[in-house]
Amino acid sequence: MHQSNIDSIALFFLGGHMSILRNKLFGFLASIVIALTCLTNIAKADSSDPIRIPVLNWSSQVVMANVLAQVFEEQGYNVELVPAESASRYEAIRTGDLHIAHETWQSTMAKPMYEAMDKGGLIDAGSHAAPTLEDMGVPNWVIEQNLCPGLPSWEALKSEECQKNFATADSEGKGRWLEGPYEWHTDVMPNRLKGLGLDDTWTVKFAGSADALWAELAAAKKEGRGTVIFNWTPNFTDAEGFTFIEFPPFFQGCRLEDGGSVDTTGCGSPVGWLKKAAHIKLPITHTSAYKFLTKFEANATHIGNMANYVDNGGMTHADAASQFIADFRGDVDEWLK
Ligand code: TMO
Repeated sequence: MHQSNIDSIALFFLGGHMSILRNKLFGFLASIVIALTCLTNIAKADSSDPIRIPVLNWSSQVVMANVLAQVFEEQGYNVELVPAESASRYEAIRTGDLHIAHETWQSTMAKPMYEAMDKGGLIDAGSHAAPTLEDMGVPNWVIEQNLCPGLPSWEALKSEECQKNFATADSEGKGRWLEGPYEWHTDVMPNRLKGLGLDDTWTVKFAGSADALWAELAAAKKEGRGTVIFNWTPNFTDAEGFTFIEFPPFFQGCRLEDGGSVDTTGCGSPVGWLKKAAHIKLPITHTSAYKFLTKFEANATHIGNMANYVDNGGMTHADAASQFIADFRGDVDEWLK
């Protein structure tokens, strides 16, 4: 009994000694594993789940989606470009089906963004540097040729001479506004005409695509006829010269969907912000990508170029994105810091 007790004590001490050695070995191996994990984390991103970026139907948005995709891939992330629709993408971001809305234009998208934010799950990831405007307007040569005396004031649209110069085969003798695709901001422009008391003499047609707007600009120029189209700035059209019509000033609540009435829906669009929004978990799941998104502050030159590579240069969106990153590498590196 006595002897076996001594043996147990000896074994106990020996065992203790061995377990200290074992712990040291495990500790050493563990620190190697931790060091390696840290090293790879610098290059490789936190989650390997793809970042889902919506792709819409105007050039700068699609090019910017590709710019983000290429930068996120540089950071080590997986990315999916997902065809989406402008207003409904905010609900998809809120629920995490999509992750970012990198071009949120105040005039057309503030409402669906704030509604998603209110329900929870979508966060504001800051503003781009460029101020924006989305409104009806004319190419500068329409003003130079005096096709609607008094432009850019909206009151010029009251004259019969002007209406006649902007009539088209499908406008039943009325002047025609060519709006963008209906999904961009639905009935804002028809309500604008009503609010201005111009709905008897002007009519709104919706273009099927952004390309149809540019085709209309080219055709009207060739035919030397007046044209009023929906357009926005920054855009590639800034370079050639485009003038937005000056409407009664925007104020919060003037539009029908914001509680306005026919007395106020004549209001113009706001000179607004261009925001970025993200799914609420993105800063946790894809930290470096989220950080880049917040620091990415595109100015008018950046956005004008993104559109121009495609709409004037005929590049694919992916090539345009690579070109953008090459042309503005210094800025991209700043946003990556
Ligand atoms: C949403 N857009 C910039 C085309 O007006």
